[in-house]
Amino acid sequence: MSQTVLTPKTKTRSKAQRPPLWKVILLNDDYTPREFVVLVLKAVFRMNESQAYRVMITAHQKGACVIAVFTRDVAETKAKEATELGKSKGYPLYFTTEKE
Ligand code: TYC
Repeated sequence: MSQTVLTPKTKTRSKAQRPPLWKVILLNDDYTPREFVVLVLKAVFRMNESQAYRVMITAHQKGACVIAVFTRDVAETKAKEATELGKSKGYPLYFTTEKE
């Protein structure tokens, strides 16, 4: 009678690695009009009016506000795009990114 020797599987499979997430942060300044900040948040970050207003007013009062988290590429692209929109109107509006 032949016997099959089974080697126990000792390796545990690691969970699928999730890519690290990056925060996009809106910084306050004294010059960009509030309505323009709201407009940019709606256009680039797909927020509705009340979400955009809340984020804008939080940055206005506290100096900065985390908007959302994305993969690094998406976070950097969106931050750049939003900052460029302000720049195109001559505003110092600034979005930055930070690893979570
Ligand atoms: N502080 C600006 C003002 O009073 C408005 C503003 C809010 C600008 C948030 C930037 O991230 C910002 N006009």
